[in-house]
Amino acid sequence: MAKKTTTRDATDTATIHDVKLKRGAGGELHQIAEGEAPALTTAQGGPVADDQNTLRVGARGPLVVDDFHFREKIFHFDHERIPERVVHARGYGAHGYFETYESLAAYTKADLFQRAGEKTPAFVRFSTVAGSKGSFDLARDVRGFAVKIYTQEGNWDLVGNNIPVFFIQDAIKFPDIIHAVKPEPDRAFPQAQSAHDNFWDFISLTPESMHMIMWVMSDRAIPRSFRFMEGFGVHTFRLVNAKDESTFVKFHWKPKLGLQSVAWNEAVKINGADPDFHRRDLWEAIQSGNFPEWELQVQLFDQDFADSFDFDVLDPTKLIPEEILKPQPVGRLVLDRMPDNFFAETEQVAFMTQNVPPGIDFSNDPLLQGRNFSYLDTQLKRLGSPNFTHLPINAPKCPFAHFQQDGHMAMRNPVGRVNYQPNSFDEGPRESPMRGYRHFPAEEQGAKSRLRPESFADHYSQARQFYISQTPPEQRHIAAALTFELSKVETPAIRERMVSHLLNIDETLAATVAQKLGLQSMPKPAEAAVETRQDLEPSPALSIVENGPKRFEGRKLGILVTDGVDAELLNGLTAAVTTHKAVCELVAPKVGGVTASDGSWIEAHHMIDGGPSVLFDAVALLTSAEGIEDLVKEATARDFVADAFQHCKFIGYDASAMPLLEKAGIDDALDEGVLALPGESGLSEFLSELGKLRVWGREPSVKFGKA
Ligand code: HDD
Repeated sequence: MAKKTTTRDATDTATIHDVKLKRGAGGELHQIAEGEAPALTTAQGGPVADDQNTLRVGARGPLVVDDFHFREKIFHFDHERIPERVVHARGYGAHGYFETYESLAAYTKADLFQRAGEKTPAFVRFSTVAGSKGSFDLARDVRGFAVKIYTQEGNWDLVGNNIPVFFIQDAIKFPDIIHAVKPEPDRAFPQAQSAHDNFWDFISLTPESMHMIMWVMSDRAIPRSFRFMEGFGVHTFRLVNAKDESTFVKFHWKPKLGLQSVAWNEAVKINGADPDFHRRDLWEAIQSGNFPEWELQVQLFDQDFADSFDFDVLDPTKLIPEEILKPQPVGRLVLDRMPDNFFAETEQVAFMTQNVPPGIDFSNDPLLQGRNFSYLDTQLKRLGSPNFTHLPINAPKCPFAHFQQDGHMAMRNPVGRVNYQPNSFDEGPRESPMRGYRHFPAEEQGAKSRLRPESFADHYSQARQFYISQTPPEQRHIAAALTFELSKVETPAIRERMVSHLLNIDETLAATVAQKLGLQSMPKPAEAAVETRQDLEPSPALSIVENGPKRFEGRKLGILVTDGVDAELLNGLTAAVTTHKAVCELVAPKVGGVTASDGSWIEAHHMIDGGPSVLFDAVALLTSAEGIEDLVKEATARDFVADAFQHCKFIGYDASAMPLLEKAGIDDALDEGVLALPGESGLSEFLSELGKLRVWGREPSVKFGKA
């Protein structure tokens, strides 16, 4: 008998025969030495002799229906796809754990929050909303931030986004907003874009979306990496303690490495250069042991706070500014393992907002309640069976027992005679009145009707607050994004209607956009349900630039090298990058690498055509007198430098690279972000400058032609 093999799939134990074969270069079959490879089998475990040719009559004759191996293989293949998620189809996940800092027993009886230092396994899936599974990572879009924590009292799914508010206030509008943003139904484009008539038509007719629109037009919607973005539970939830006392809570995930986004022009180019930019980033970080981390912070408040707050805490288009209610850190989430198989885990993971353990409960936010209704249905459709909880990625990791049975692909059925409750055979699981989930007994009353509360009616105050909380470059990006998006809208009335809303948010913003759109005259401000917009204080927590990392840790330096590169300088720079817990990748004119000044061979990660500067957070040009001559002839080398400059990146260069700066047309525009290397104070000075990430002061001259 053959030995049992060590591979993981179902063919593991199917090596039941002695002879193993493999095909040689000429197509002939050889016996595989014992232990060399497992035997290929059918899904039924039968050994396969020939997996290269179908069964046929004669060498050139018809195929025969006896070919059970072919039929099984092709039929299985035909069924490989499951419906993609109706939203958030493109996503990428990773495993990790949640660690509780201190006991939160005063607020919640949720088991995972009881003991300081306790680690609970978790799985996170990040996603874009509008694009299909095969779309590109850097679409301007909201990012999903869905966290499943496998607690000892059942799975807790916090299905959030990287933006703390939402487009709509009532779940009944969800199909409309999603239909509007997805490709238009007659032409099936544009893919993964909100820049089209249907989206802006719906938005301009839906004033409650204005706050969210400010966020989506900001750089929040083009994050540099999943690792550098925040996550938000969005809604107000409840924490409930052992005494059945409830505290309202909003959940926030804060990235340890700070916030960072890319520039729009960069996003467009990244999508071409590396459509998997965000996936690759997460994969590389985790595979290299640089585990991404977020802190869970909570805004806790009671009914008195809710009553005194300017807005309704049940309105998902509003946030509570951090300056008014400081979020408190309660734990951290670390992602430290990629799935073994994308389909089995990331594709089949099923998040549901209604998955909450005892101690976490809902508020009456109508969007949240509508979501609680929707998510189970979508998993039934998508995964095809109520037994999707049998999949390892969805199964609880705590003991569980119930009488649900049968159905497609049931892998677990009740054992024994009894499959009902109550029973007098003393068999099977029983309810736990004390430990089991009890809904918070909130008292409710009112007439049954379809209405929106008046307390949800102010749609512009927080939209303005977001806008005025941004730094000047961030405000410019919002104006540019609105202009770009609306420039793709064919219907002039929609463009005008949007400007009429912008007038209620900020007149200068409206004027900038109107001017770029070529509006002949300014429309009237949109009629607002609430007459007076509140003048709220700016909230610095809303700016990305204000909350950047101030260090280069976790970022990537791209070093363009040529033959003859100064070996000492290059080694010094790569060492300095490592010291700063960042990474660098080398880009060379040819595939393979370059020969350095000391004759050593230096491996490069990219050939220049495949390694444009948009893939890096900053760049360095380390060349040589001989190498630069050929390099300046490469259009891609020129773009490498010109793009880095226009995207306001730091550029380090050694003296030999000056001709390339000239070729890129920036030699007379060198500013504090273009630094000669090694520099007077050495390379660590360059590295600490990189911590600023961008030279935003450069932007008006490169992008807007201002001196
Ligand atoms: Fe949703 C998926 C986040 C409103 C209905 N949603 C989905 C995912 C995220 C969110 C991150 C992807 C989960 C994954 O990775 O598998 N959704 C949100 C947030 C919302 C929101 C933060 C507002 C605050 N969603 C929302 C509403 C509805 C839905 C109002 C319907 C009433 N969402 C769904 C869904 C999806 C989904 C159709 C599609 C795939 C899935 O559930 O698993 O049920």
